[in-house]
Amino acid sequence: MVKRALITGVSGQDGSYLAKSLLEKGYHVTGALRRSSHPETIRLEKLGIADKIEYAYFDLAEVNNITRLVRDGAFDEIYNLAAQSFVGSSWDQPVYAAEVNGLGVVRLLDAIRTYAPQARFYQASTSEMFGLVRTIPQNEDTPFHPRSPYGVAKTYGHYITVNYRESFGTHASSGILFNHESPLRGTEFVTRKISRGLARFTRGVGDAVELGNLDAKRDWGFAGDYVEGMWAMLQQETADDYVLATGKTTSIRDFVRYAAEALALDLEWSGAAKAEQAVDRKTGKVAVRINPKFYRPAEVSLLLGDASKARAKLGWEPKVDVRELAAMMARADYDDWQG
Ligand code: NDP
Ligand code: GDR
Repeated sequence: MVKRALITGVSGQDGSYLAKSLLEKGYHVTGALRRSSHPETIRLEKLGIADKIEYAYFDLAEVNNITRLVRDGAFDEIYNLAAQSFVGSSWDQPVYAAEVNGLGVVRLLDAIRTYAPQARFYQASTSEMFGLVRTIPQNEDTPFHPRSPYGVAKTYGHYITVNYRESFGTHASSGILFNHESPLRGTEFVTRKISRGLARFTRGVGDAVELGNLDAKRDWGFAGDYVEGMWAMLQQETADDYVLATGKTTSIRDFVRYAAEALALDLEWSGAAKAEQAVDRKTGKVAVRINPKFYRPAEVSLLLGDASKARAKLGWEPKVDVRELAAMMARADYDDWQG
C-alpha cells in the first residue's frame, strides 16, 4: 500500500525538502497551498518535484477547508509545517500569528480527532519557545519563555499537540527544531540575507548588507537533515516530542565570516555595537553595516540545542556543519545570480 502524506506549508523551505524526501520513499504527497495570484511552487520546481505532488488549496486560518481536507484525504501522516514563520513580522501581525501558528494547530488536530484518528501528526515546534534561556543547552525538559508573538503562538501549538496526544491518544509528535537553513531559505531570514547579500556584493551589484544584532547566537543546521528527523518521529510506535539541533552555536557575525570566506571576500571589521561595519579590503567598499531597524523589540540571544534524545531514539544525526552550510548557501546564491 502506498502511504499518503499531507504536508501543510509545502511551498516553504521545509515543505519542499520534506516533499522530496517522502516522494523518494514512495509516498503519495498532497501539498496544501494557500491560494495566491501566483502559485508559489518555485522551491518545488527547483527540486524538480513540482509536478509530482497533488495540490489542495487551504488556509490554516479557515476551519472548514481543513476539516474537508482531513476528512476526505485518507492520510496516514500529516505534517503541519504551515505558519507565519518570520519572527520579525510577528510583532506587526501578532493576532494573525496567534490565529495561524496557534489556533491553526488545534483546527487540524480536532479534524484529525473527528475524521482521521488513525493519522499520525507532526507539529513544527521551535526553539523560539525557549526564548529567554536560563539553561544551556536546551532539551525537551527546558522550560519555555517565548520572546515574540511568534514564539508565544508556537508554544500554544506545542502544548495543544501534547494535549491531544494525552486526551485522545492522537499519534501527535512535536519536533522542537532549532534553526535550519538551506539555499531555499526565505530571503528575509538572516542566513539567506547574508549569503544572498554577500553573493551580490561579490558580483559587484547591490549595496552593503544591512543587519541588526550581530551578537545573537543560533544553533544552525541544514534543512535537508531536519526533515529526515520529522519523518523519523512519525515512524515511532509511540508519539513523543524531540529536539533537533546540531549542538553548536554561532553568532551572526561568525556566520557572515563563514559566508565571506566561501566567496573569497576579505573583510575588515571595525566599530562597535550599532556602528560596527565590515569593509571589503579589495575594493574599500562597505560590505556589511548595522541598521538599527533590524533589531527586535525582544531578542532571543542564545540558542544551543541538545538533541541526544533524537540521536538515541530516532538514530537522527545532523550531517552538515554550520561552516559548510554558510558556504553551501553563499555559493548557491553566487551561482544562481541572474544579473
Ligand atoms: P517557510 O516560511 O519557508 O514556509 C512556511 C509555509 O507556511 C509556506 O508554505 C507558507 O505559504 C505557509 N503558510 C503561511 N501562512 C499560512 C496560512 N495561513 N495557511 C496555510 N499556509 C500558510 O518556513 P520553513 O519552511 O522554514 O518552516 C516550516 C515550519 O517549521 C514553520 O511552521 C516554522 O515556523 C517552523 N520552524 C522552522 C524552523 C526553521 O529554522 N526553518 C525552525 C523551527 C520551526 P506561502 O508560500 O503562501 O507563504
Ligand atoms: P529566527 O531567524 O528569528 O531565529 O527564526 P532569523 O534568521 O530571522 O533571525 C536569527 C537571528 O538573527 C538576528 N538578526 C537578524 N535577523 C534577520 N531576520 N534580519 C537581520 O537583518 C538580522 N540581523 C540580526 C535576529 O535578531 C535573530 O537573533 C527562525 C525562523 O525559521 C522561525 O520560524 C524558527 O522557529 C526559528 O528560526 C527557530
